[in-house]
Formats: sequence, C-alpha cells, structure tokens
Amino acid sequence: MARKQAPPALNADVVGDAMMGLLQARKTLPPKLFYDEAGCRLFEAITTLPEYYVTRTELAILRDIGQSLHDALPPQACLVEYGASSSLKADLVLRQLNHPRAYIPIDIAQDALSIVQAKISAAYPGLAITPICADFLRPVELPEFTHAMPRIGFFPGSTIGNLEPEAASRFLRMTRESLGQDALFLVGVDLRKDAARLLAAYDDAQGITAAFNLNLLTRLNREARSDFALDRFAHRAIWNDSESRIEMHLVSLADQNVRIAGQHVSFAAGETIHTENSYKHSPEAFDRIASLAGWRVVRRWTDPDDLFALNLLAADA
Ligand code: AVI
Repeated sequence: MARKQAPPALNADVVGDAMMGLLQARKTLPPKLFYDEAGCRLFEAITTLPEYYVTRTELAILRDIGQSLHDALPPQACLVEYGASSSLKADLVLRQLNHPRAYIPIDIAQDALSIVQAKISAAYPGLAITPICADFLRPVELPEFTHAMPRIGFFPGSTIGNLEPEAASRFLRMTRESLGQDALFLVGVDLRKDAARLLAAYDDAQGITAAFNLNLLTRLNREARSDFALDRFAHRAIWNDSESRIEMHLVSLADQNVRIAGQHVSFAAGETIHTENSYKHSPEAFDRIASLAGWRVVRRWTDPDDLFALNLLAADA
C-alpha cells in the first residue's frame, strides 16, 4: 500500500511574517519572502529580461569605469559586500583594487555564500575571504583582522531601493558605524525615470515578474499551509509618483476566503496585498538619505541614459 506523504513542515517564521501583514487593514507581505529557491531562480531570470535594465546597466557602469574606480579606491583594502548572492559584481570591483587584502561577503543564504567564496578564492588566491551568513540589515561585527585595513563597503543592485527611505538611512548609519570613520561605501541606486520604462521593467511581457510575485502565494501554500488559489490573484505593478516608487501588488480577482495556518483571511474583489516597494531616487534624494546617515556622496558614475547611478560615499567627519 502506498504511504501517504507527510505534508511539509509548517515554517513558524513564515506564518508569523505572513499573518502580521495579512491581518492589517491594508494587507502586505514582506518582500524577504520572495527569496525561496524558486523565487531566487525567478529573480535571476528577471535580471536578464530585456525590460529589466537595472542589472545590465549597473554591470556596464562597473565595466566602463575601471580606471576611475581604481583611482578612487585605496590600496590594500578590505571589501565588505552587503547581500552577496553572486560573485559577478564584487569581481568587477576587486579587479580594480590595488592589492586587495580581504573580502567579506555578507548574505542570509549560506548556499549562495559558499558559491561566492569558491569563485572569488579561485580568482584571487592570496585574498583573505571570510563569509558572514547574516541578515545585513542587522548590525554585523566585522572580523578583527580587518580592523587595520582601509574598508570599502559595497551594496550593489539598488537593493537600497527596496527599503523605505528612513530604513535606508538607518542601514547606512549602521554600516558607517561598522565600517568605521575612514571608510568608503559604493552604493548602486536605480534613478527616477519615465513611468512607462519603469512599469515595463516590473511587468514584463514574458510574465516572469508576475510569476515571481505570485510565487509568494505558492510559498505560503507550502510553508504556511494556506490554500491560496493562484488563478484568483493577479500581479500588478504601479508607479507611485509622489512616493517615487514602483509598488508591486497581488490583486484579488474575486471575493474570497483563504485559510492560512488554520486562520481565515477574507479578500474583497479588487483588494490587494502590497508585496514590494522599489524606490527610484533622484541624485538629490539619495544625497539626503546618505547625509542623514553621516555619509557624503563624493563621486557618482552613471550610464549614458542616466538610468542608474553608482555612488561613492565617504564617511562625514
Ligand atoms: C532586489 N531588487 C533590487 C529588485 C528591484 O528591482 O527592486 C527586486 C525586484 N522586484 C521585481 N523585480 C525585481
């Protein structure tokens, strides 16, 4: 007789995070829930979409500014990367550094960190690499042996745009404290631009971003034992001009009730779950966010179309 398979274990953190958002008057789900295995794969696919200019443009800037990046950064430095899920961008920075001594990738995903460590150590045999598996939004203690080295923080991908501006300033203040007084910080920021271009980047023709957004519900069905019907919700991207952000939502296509970990949550037709903000900062807005955190933008490299900016910050005295 075939044995009935046990249902997957309930993930208490996922249930807690989901219920906290879904019991609010305006329903939300935290974007960190996007990144399960399937979500990471879908995000990788997003980064190569024709409409999603973000990754391509930042990589092109990093490749183009080689010599001026080299001139702007100190020798014998330690590079600290916040959110190091791939080695590609760190490699482009490391190759411009004059005798880099250490690389500290910080990421919540141990598997991704191990791959990054293997790739970077193969390419830079003498470099000291100490991966830290942690949530980079919390204070991270850097290894003692890096204290005497010039430090360069690196936060690519415009992940800073997924934080509320106050949270972005809080994060930058925390990194200023841990990187130290003489540190530099390279931060990738997606810039404000016309709404049509932004909307296409977050609602692509192949529906990959829609699948990425809807995968949240698949994850809850598995890890929070919910019964979301995926064909009763749809992906929606909105440009909120006054807040200067793209919002992603999941729209309920009907009046419906959903069970989540034994509780009922009701949805009216047209009601949405707000799943992500992606802020698009003007250079001036980013200057303000940085200065509230004790950093000064000392250099800004952009692409010819002004889509994206790589900012070099120095700690304010
Ligand atoms: C990770 N982050 C910078 C992406 C962004 O553009 O805000 C996440 C994303 N969401 C939909 N597409 C990409």
